[in-house]
Amino acid sequence: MTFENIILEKQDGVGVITLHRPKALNALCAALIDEMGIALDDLESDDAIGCILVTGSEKTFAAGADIKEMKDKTFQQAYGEDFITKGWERLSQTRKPVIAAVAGYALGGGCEIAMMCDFILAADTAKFGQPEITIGTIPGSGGTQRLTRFVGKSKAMELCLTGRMMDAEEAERAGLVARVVPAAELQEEAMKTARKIAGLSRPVVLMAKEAVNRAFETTLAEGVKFERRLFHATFALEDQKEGMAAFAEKRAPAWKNR
Ligand code: CO8
Repeated sequence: MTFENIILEKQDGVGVITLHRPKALNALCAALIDEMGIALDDLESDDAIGCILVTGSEKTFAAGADIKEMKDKTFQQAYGEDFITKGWERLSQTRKPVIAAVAGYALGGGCEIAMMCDFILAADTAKFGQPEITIGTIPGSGGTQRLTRFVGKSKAMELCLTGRMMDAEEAERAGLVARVVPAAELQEEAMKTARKIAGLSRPVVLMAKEAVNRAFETTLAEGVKFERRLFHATFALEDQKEGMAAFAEKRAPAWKNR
């Protein structure tokens, strides 16, 4: 299938989705979100893929929802079609790990898309923000909730109330991004990280992702119990036997349960 707003590539067990609307700074129109959903379904069902990378261009990850497309919507339309929620949440429901590689602007819906990924690798040129307040609305795809969980109330409140952008260094300090790398190295570093994950035991990777995500949905006691059940479950896998045997025998593991 050919896409008009994204590019889908597969390489070394990694599925790469590149947001590609250069004339509109990758503004997230409905067609782009639909295409991203189709690409994610494809990558999720492809046994050769072990990790997904979402990225943009050197200048922009995404400058938010498409303002021109949504500006004339009425309340009835927005509410009636469940505008934003429908389709957008697909990314956060992905079972395989998803890395966001962000250079340039990640604003509004762009920042929200990055936060729906499992972690963010940022170029030193990255700029994050929720500027919706400056155009008469508020974040609509989890920005007020996820940003607050990442950076805490005070900074999330300041960013959402003023629309101020934060640079990559501040975003790393605040806990929004996992790591900052020089812009020229972002794609290579992101691919290296994605390849590393894709090369590990598939079921164990899914369990690790599920366990970390549970921390955002439940109490500490319940989360720890959930983690322990999954930890025990790994002992039913050939890959756990192989991984530990390989360590003891000083050799590289050959994963079986892919
Ligand atoms: N929507 C539509 N078009 C856009 C958007 C956008 N979000 N951002 C940029 N563009 C277009 C511009 O209109 C311009 O098009 P044209 O050449 O036809 O005039 C082109 O991209 C280049 O943009 P600029 O000339 O403005 O480029 P600059 O380098 O001068 O500025 C900025 C870059 C600072 C990023 C600036 O473009 C900007 O402020 N953009 C809007 C940022 C913003 O407000 N984003 C939030 C949007 S609202 C939102 O995301 C709500 C989320 C709701 C839930 C999520 C679901 C989507």
